[in-house]
Amino acid sequence: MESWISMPKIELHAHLNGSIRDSTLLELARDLGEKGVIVFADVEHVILKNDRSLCEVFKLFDLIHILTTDHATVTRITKEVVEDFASDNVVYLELRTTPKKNDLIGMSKRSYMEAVLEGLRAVSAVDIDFAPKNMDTTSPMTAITKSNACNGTIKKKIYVRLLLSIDRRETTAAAMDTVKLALEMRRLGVVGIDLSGNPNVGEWTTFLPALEFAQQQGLQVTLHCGEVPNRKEIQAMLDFLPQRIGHACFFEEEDWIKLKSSKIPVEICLTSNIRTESISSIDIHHFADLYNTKHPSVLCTDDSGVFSTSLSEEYKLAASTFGLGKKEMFELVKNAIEFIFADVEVKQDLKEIFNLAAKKWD
Ligand code: 6MZ
Repeated sequence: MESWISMPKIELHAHLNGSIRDSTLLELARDLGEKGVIVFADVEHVILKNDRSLCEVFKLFDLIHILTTDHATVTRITKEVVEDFASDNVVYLELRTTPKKNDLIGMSKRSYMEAVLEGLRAVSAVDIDFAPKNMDTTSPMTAITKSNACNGTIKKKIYVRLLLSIDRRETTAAAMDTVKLALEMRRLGVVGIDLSGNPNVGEWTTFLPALEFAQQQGLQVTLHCGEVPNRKEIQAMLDFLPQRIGHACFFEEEDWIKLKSSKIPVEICLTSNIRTESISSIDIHHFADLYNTKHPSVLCTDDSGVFSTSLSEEYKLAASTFGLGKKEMFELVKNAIEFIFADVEVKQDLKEIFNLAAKKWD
């Protein structure tokens, strides 16, 4: 395990509220229990349970959102999640989250995202770069790259960029609000849009206008695609030509043909797919075929908290299941630099980081 931890890694599919430490969730649940908002004993076992169907996962997210959705908690979990990825040697993290509006506590989608940015600024265990360099550093809303020197020692550094998620429960207008917010926040490190949420809910056509607008405006788009069988939607999503897709579990022959000819990179979430029984057994996971046919793909955690995993665990699992060595895994993650959503400067920095590390992995 140690060697997988020490390998520099790129995480492109991580949901903020799915990546929270169990200890934090339990603490938040205990607090709300004491305030009488929830019954702690009822939720404790839900948090600690490990095997969940896809449906149960979305029920758990509704519970997690009750526990986390105030500004201070959003800030706290953002800081912790970034620090956890950094301590797993993730050098580039694309963190996605659904901006939430909650009139009862005076939360707008924008103030939710400001709380996320506050969490990024609060990261102290590592150096963090979370916004493009050529921007106004005088504004209080502006993100910064924190100094790399700390008492003469060089701290670890993590690049973090944000994707704003559209939840499949949302309306066309709400999805459009999220895209507009993403556009306003481009200088603050928002690089793209994700479509996620319960795949059994909502219609693809509801989100299409917002997703088209996002692409027209130069935002990059990634879609949860094929998490359940839905031939029409899978085909329509591939025709849309997103910059990446996640999952691709229920693809049929014609979907694979379209995917492969379009070369759309795939975010692979092994543990998530197995836990939710989207894939019946790891040894028949489509990662093997994508890898063997050199289709661009990368390993990701999806929800490291909900599925009790880490990116190192995912690399370890793939290596042992598919008989891949360290060198192959290093190449796999390094190749993902090509399809991150950040700009060319970040790609260049990452290439240098991986070139420096390469000797260890030959
Ligand atoms: C689809 C998922 C997901 O946005 O509140 N989410 N959507 N499939 C999955 N596979 C298991 N895992 C997470 O993070 C939680 C939200 O991310 C989406 C769901 O909409 C969930 O409510 P945020 O930070």
